[in-house]
Amino acid sequence: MIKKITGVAATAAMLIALTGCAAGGDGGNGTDGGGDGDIVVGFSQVGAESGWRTANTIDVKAAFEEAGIELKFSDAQQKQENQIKAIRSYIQQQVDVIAFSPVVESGWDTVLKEAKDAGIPVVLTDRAVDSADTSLYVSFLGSDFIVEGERAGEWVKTEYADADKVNIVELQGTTGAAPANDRAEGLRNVIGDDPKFDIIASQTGDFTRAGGKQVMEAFLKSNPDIDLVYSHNDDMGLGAIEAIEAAGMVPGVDIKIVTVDAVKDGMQALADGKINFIVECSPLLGAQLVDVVKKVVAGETVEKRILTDETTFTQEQAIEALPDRKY
Ligand code: GYE
Repeated sequence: MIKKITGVAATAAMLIALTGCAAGGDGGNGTDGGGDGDIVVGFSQVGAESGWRTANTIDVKAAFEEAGIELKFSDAQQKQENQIKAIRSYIQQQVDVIAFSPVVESGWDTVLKEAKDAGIPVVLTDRAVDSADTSLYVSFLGSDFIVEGERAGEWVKTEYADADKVNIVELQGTTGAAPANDRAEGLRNVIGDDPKFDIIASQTGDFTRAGGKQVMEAFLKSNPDIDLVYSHNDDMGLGAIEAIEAAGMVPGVDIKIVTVDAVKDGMQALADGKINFIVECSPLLGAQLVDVVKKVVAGETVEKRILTDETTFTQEQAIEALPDRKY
């Protein structure tokens, strides 16, 4: 801690110390106290929109409890304004680190600047922000959603290698969310140039099962000839299954489905043949987040981008993986 200087100079010096730390430099210890027991972290979660999110919340809470670090938790119910309020309240409470999963990519600069000015480092978990000034956060921990979309695209390409025409409908995640933007882009990166693939409809189902069902019902009414559903998560895919069955068709056979996440319910549907392929997106980010928080508080260098390890699942692989699946 910097001593013997006061007022504005002290604040400025502290900021420099923390910014150094934020940029991954040698930083210095930016907080008082030492043991893990003294650390307080404020976490603003997106909501409880999906099985993925529930698993993520459980994992993050458990990891902090195990580490003996106090976690202040708030659920933003998929609303950016709630997240901004939560972050401002964490700044007021002078927590040591703020972690959050930004519901959408844009519009964070002001509040992130407020955190920076208060000398509180911010860690992004799961979803990214599009801020040009990357010094506004110390690290971003989570998946590469473009790669996930590309993995879905590779499966589509192989599955329909011999087809002449493939009509695809897309269930998009929450509008403006990084995983929605990137999973849309990833699929198109792989199949975009091939005219036999036609994305005939694309709409948001907000990452929820109810949303997926409702949008799929509408798709089925206006498109008699759907070959494939590309769903940005399992939950919307599970909603689509209900809509397809209600329309008297067989999901996985009459209309194929590829999704992202690989939560238990999705994996069960894949094992049952109702979903045809799942790209994994791991919600188990708790341990890595604890690690980043400890390092940041200790003034150690942290990687600006920490990627999650992920795979893909076919039906046989889902059957094999299901008994040990934790979420
Ligand atoms: O895929 C979806 C959830 O941000 C990766 O959010 C996460 C996504 C996940 O609602 O199920």
